[in-house]
Amino acid sequence: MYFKESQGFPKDFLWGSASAAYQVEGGWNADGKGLSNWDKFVRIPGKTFKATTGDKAVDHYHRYKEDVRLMAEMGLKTYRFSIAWSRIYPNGNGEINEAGLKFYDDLINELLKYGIEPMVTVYHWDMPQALEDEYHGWESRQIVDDYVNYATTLFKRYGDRVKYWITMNEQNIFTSFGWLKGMHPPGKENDMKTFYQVNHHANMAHAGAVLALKELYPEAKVGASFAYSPCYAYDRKPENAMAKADYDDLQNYWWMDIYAYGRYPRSAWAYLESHGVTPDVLPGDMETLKKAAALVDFMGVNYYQTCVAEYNDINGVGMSNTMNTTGKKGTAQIQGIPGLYKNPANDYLPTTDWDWTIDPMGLRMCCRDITSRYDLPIVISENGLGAFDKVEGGKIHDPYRIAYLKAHIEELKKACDDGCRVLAYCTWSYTDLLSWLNGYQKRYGFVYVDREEDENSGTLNRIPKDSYYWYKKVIETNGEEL
Ligand code: BGP
Repeated sequence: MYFKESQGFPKDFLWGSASAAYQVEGGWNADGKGLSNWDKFVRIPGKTFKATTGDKAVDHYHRYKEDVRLMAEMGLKTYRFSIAWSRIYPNGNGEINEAGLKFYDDLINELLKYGIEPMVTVYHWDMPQALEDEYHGWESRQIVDDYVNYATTLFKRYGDRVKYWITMNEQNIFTSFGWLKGMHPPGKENDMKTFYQVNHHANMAHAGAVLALKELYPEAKVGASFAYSPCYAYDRKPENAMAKADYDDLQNYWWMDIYAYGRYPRSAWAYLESHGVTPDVLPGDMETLKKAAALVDFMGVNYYQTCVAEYNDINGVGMSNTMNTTGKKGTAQIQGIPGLYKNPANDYLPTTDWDWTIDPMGLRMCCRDITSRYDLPIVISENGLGAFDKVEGGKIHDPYRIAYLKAHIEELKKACDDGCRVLAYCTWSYTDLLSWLNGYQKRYGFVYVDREEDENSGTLNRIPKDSYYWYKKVIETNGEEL
């Protein structure tokens, strides 16, 4: 749509930035914390870039006050962070660790002291290893109760101060990388049946948490964060348009329809049935999912890139378990589902050094699609550029990051003009942090952290980058000065 004059961002728009516990905290065994699946996984040779771990990460666990002070100086309105389940319940269930609860109390209070709205992710991929050992984590229905119990502990402890809650981060990514590609814990490959079962358990866990929260705090705002990659048909050939429809049903609506409607898309379900991979659904599950969906307040969107769908012959490419984790451009591979679609490169779009497409308009399309299909408010819970940064004379000049964010915010503004109800925009990330599979050299932050791959490198000192000062202006002018 075309508007003569932009209405701009809403007055109370939440300009934010994000992180996740495992990627920033460090303190991997501090103050009674239990072992998480990631603490274990990163120790398997060959799993992460140069064997990097989050043992120390960027030491946010000990430096959170300095980090929050920098946020306050920037004028940040909201900070999205996740809670490490294994700090709260070192064994996943049972005994509670007061020191862990206290750490997040302190962090939340520190944020509120400066008027920064905490936005809490309950689960950002680090599950207590004890649950993996006890019953294979997400593969067992038992996790639903343990997750809801953990989430409820958080709601009870922090619900008086935390208004925005995100139940799950990128369920589509942690399950596909964990059970189809073998690149996240538990490192399984091509296990379609378990993949869908695990997802059903995660859906039930999400739903249970939504219901528990609304029971305790009806005014709270809750949703899940979905990694949404909108998709273009390769060209006007009908079979490529069908490939896009298949991609959307299996890769996007499969999750978003659950969060928003509490149902699985019919055509995706039919495909699963014909392949014998439908999950076991217990009596009452679909009713619970529907009840929770009716209470969800927003769709959380992590937006990085778009993709292309082209028809994929039955003998065509499958899932790949290699990706560009080195930052050497051009090393990513085409993947797909034989008989349905494959995802070739889009030569209309530039890419990052890690071969992710850069497509600001895709962000506006995400918002439009969610608005048309679900009519829900939207929280952009992640968006950002992973890049190599250089320190020059004590400063970090990152015009490429500013250009990336500026272009995306411009498109987001258009989405608001289009009528989409966007509540928040969180960049990924606030400080530099550990990129799960790509080490510390793939930097996303407004605040540079002096460390490299080697655990003993660097002072961990913080230096605001040029983008930090730029975003400060964006916030001050509510997105008018970009
Ligand atoms: C999302 C995750 C984040 C973050 C980001 C960047 O998928 O929610 O935790 O890591 O992507 O990805 P990467 O670190 O792989 O570059």
